[in-house]
Amino acid sequence: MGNNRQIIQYRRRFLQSAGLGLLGLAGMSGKIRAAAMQTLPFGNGERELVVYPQKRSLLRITTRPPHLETPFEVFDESVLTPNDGFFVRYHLADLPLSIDPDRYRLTVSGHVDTPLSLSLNALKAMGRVEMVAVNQCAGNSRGYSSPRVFGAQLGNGSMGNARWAGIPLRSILEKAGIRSGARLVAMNGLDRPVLPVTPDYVKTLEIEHAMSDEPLIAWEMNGQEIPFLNGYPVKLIVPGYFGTYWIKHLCEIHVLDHPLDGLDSFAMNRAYRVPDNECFCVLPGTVPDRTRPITRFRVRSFITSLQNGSRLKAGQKILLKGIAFDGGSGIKQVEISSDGGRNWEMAVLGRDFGRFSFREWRLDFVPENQGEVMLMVRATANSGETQPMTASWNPGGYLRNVVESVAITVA
Ligand SMILES: Nc1nc2c(c(=O)[nH]1)N[C@H]1C(S)=C(S)[C@@H](COP(=O)(O)O)O[C@H]1N2
Ligand SMILES: [Mo]
Repeated sequence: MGNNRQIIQYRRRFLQSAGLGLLGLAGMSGKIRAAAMQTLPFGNGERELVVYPQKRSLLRITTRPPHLETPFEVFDESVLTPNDGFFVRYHLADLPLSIDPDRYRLTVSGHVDTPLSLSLNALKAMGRVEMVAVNQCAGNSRGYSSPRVFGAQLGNGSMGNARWAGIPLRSILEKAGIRSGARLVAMNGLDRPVLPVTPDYVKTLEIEHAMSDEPLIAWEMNGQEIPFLNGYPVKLIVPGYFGTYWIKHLCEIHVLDHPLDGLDSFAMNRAYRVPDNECFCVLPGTVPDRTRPITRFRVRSFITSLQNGSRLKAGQKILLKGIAFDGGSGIKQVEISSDGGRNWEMAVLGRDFGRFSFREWRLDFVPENQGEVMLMVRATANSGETQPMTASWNPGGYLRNVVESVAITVA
């Protein structure tokens, strides 16, 4: 895939840009001019707000490679997460800083009849479908694992919901012609391994999944081109599946008749694995005997209109708001409890943007008794899946979906 990449040395550019603030970020298309590092204090000081091209202030998790979380208030703004507020996650420090849309090619190779090399215009000429879908990092909420686990200590902001436009992955695979015996479809992006320390980032989908209606090759996010850091010019959307599969700067699709092996298999065979049992969990602190790749989201819900420490007046009605989502059956109901889970009140669901989207919910709520109150939110999906009252544990800190609570004070 060497010829369709235009990389400017990251380190030099990055150092040069330090101190430039936001200068030169306007009018950017397909280009990172500067990774501006305007830092601001945040909360208890453990996380800083940083500004990157095309992004509002986001929470810095790591700088090389960039890993930025969405401040949770953003989810209260709208059911579609604004592009400039959408989280960013990279594994490889050698990421492209500039991509020429005229030179970009998406190649399809391997176990196919006709290998392809498609320009951006050729892709766009193949059609256009839209889908609203949540992207959630597998490590979202990992920081709440107890006992603590290795890896980035993420809060709840490594997720976002957007309207994606592009073509089904299937259309491209059909165009190339899948040969019989094909088992997996491997996806790679323009970012490169930093060898020998960091292997390339390659993910595979089972052929049946790749040929289903679900995965999309998208070039548009909320009606605009995809922000550079979210995968410009083309990103793989895998609705209901964790972000680890949503390859950014997608440039290579390789059809395999055998499992992925060697160094390239790191992100499938070594990382992003969960215990291979029904709860995807083990006793805290222990190691699973067998693991398998993480796949779909579990059902989750959040209160977005209040934070820990919010103060309310007893007897005064407020509108409680939040979001819920699952791995693709859609949300059936959302309930709220203010008495530790003994009684639950049914929230009203908002507009339905499709079964892979955040579903808004609201509830008129009157706090009655003064003091500290725990508000809990619990969603149930159309599949019947609901959220447990106690968290299970796995060594990756993946798949958190316990009932979340917000501690408020009623005065
Ligand atoms: N090319 C490329 N694609 C990638 C990754 C990466 O490191 N490189 N990280 C994945 C992971 S783990 C996540 S959570 C999502 C994050 O998508 P976003 O940065 O657009 O929010 O991108 C995925 N796609
Ligand atoms: Mo991720």
